Amino acid sequence: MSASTQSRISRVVVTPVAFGDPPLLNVVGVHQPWALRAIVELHTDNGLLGLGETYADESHLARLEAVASVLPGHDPYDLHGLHRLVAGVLGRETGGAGASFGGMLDVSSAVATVYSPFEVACLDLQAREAGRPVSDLLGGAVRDRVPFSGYLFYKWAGHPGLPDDDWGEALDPDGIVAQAKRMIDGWGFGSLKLKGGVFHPDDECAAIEALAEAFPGVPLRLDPNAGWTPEMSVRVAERLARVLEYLEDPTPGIEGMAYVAARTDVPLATNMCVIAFEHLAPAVAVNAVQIVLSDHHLWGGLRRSALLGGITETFGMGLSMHSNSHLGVSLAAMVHLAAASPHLTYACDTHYPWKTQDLIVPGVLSFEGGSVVVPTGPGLGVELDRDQLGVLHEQYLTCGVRRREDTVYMQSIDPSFRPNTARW
Ligand code: GKR
Ligand code: MG
Repeated sequence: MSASTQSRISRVVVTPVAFGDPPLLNVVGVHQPWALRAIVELHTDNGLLGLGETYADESHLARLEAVASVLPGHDPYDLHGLHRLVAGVLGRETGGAGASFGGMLDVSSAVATVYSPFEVACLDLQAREAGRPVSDLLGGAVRDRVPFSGYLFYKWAGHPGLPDDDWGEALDPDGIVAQAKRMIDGWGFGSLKLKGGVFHPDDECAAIEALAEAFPGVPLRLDPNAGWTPEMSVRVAERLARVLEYLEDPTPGIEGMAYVAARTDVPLATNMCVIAFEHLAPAVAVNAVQIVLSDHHLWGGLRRSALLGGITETFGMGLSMHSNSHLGVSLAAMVHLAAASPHLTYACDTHYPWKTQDLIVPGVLSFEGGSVVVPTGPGLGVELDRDQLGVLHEQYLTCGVRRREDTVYMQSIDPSFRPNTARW
């Protein structure tokens, strides 16, 4: 069933883009000099344009293109039909590592990740046609600004062989505190998250303690991307119990997280062991996590992510939001989703301060006091800057990066490097 409108999708454009990314360190290696994204444009026969943004690893791009080729003629209001169409195009193919997770995640199916940008673009179209913001299609904004946390990373001063970036090096507590100061001064963030899994947990605890001392009362999170054993995770939780807002994915898997959760009062959050609806029941059954980080790119779009928010509320879990390196179309979608999520209990993550280029017309999404004001114009509220889209596409064509490979890149610099998963 469909069609409360006569508009149909007439043309689909998928544009891969690349933008400069600093050498941010994590458990699987280091960010490459270029981060990839794909911009999805859905044009309709009544002259509207809907936008989506997603990962751009080459296997993911091929799947996007396969869906794009069969989409003309589709009703942008028929989201269930869109989901069936994506599932049909992808058939029984599995997701594998094809969606820019740097080797951290392996999803069992690519349907949700491929469906997501098309769903967002359809919602953008619907909302533009209605003259209402996308948040209205998700039940309406319950807040007019969305709080984000400052996302801190250990990092080198620059990519080897390239000039240093203007953030400088951050490889110890002083460097992390200086980075946090810049995040707070520049964006006004009221909470901070440190990406861990890089150094020995004792060193990362020292960095968190330095942050607690430098910014008293600011909520702090530490996320080693499952870099520690369950026993080490309990030790860290004990040491940081008084200063952590939550500990994110200290150890791999639902069982490991449940082991830790049973031995600490520090809430555990995840964007790694609960990454699909089928993981919720087993996680709830053993109280493995107290907070789920939603991510519309991964969970299958905005409506499914809103559903996830409702499920977390039902089971008494908290809700936050996960981020990967992204541009403004994604930020707009994240902001609309968060605005229309009554149960959002924590500030959202974003990598946005780390990017140096964007492809949306500036002025709509700006950080004030660590929050982004929810756009109130039609649709997502953002427009493509065609010149910038061209620049970032040209960068994609010439940069040579075709998939996110933090480990391969790190090993090209340090051949002895091994991902740190559950090493300590
Ligand atoms: O950008 O290196 C990174 C992060 O580690 C990212 O890949 C994670 O997915 O931000 C993410 C997280 O919270 O786990
Ligand atoms: Mg995480």
